[in-house]
Amino acid sequence: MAEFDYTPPKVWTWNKPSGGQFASINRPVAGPTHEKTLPVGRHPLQLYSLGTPNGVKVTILLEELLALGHTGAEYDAWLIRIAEGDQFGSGFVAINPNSKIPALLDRSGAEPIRVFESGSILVYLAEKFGAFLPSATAARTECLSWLFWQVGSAPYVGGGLGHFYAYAPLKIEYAIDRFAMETKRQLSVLERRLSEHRYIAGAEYTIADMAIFPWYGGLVMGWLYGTAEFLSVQEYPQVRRWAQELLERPAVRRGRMVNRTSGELSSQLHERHDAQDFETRTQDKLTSPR
Ligand SMILES: N[C@@H](CCC(=O)N[C@@H](CS)C(=O)NCC(=O)O)C(=O)O
Repeated sequence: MAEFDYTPPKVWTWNKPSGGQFASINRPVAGPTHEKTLPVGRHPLQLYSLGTPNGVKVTILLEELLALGHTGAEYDAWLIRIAEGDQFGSGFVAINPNSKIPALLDRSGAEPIRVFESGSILVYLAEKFGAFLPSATAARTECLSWLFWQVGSAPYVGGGLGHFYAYAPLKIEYAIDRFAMETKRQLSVLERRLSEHRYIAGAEYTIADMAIFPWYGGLVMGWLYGTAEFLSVQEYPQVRRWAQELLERPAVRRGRMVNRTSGELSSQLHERHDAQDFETRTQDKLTSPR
């Protein structure tokens, strides 16, 4: 038990690697570590991202907007490999000073507009195209409340449960218990909500569903951290019913493929520059990278 006998020093210093899966990218200071210009494609929207749950929220919305006929939502999706430190390149930090995917550059106006934080990107795009965010005050507020709930809650799942259950260099019962309990409580919040409403914000499919699906849909579908059995996800049948319904949407399926670097090769579209890419440029079809 000696490893738990830790007394914090008076002043924390960064004097040893933290260990674990993200040790090579974790650091206590912000800002770029190297000069690197970001690539720019031909579309109005440039997305710099990775197919993690936070990245997928945005690609689902972009694919849904395109499916609705909003051609102004055409986008180039560039891959940011966070395990290799791409988020600390100078070009990326200029778009997101917080060095995390996803980050968006809208080049459709006179001056480019940068947007960072997945929740902010969802609201920006929903407002820009007038879709998936209700306009009536009560419905809009309900949608935004759930969107902010997601952004505030998911770090307990990813940074808490996922980190300590799957990635930390040692299994700490206290930490895993704490975050498993909170994750199950959050799933229970959604279960209660979805037992009364078809979608998260009510009768309408909105950006709240798109934000919540990759995280909590991912948990009940068994996609995240290998925790499905551990969390007894069968206890949340309404969350599963809702996730299944979203998964039947072609735009959701396409959105999940963009910037994805794991799983079946046919499900990985590392970069997306054209609607055709889903048919022709998945990893199983590429002989050489773009
Ligand atoms: N609050 C942010 C969280 C984004 C986030 O945590 N992104 C992760 C990947 S899912 C990341 O870029 N991590 C890289 C790092 O921490 O250096 C959002 O919702 O956009």
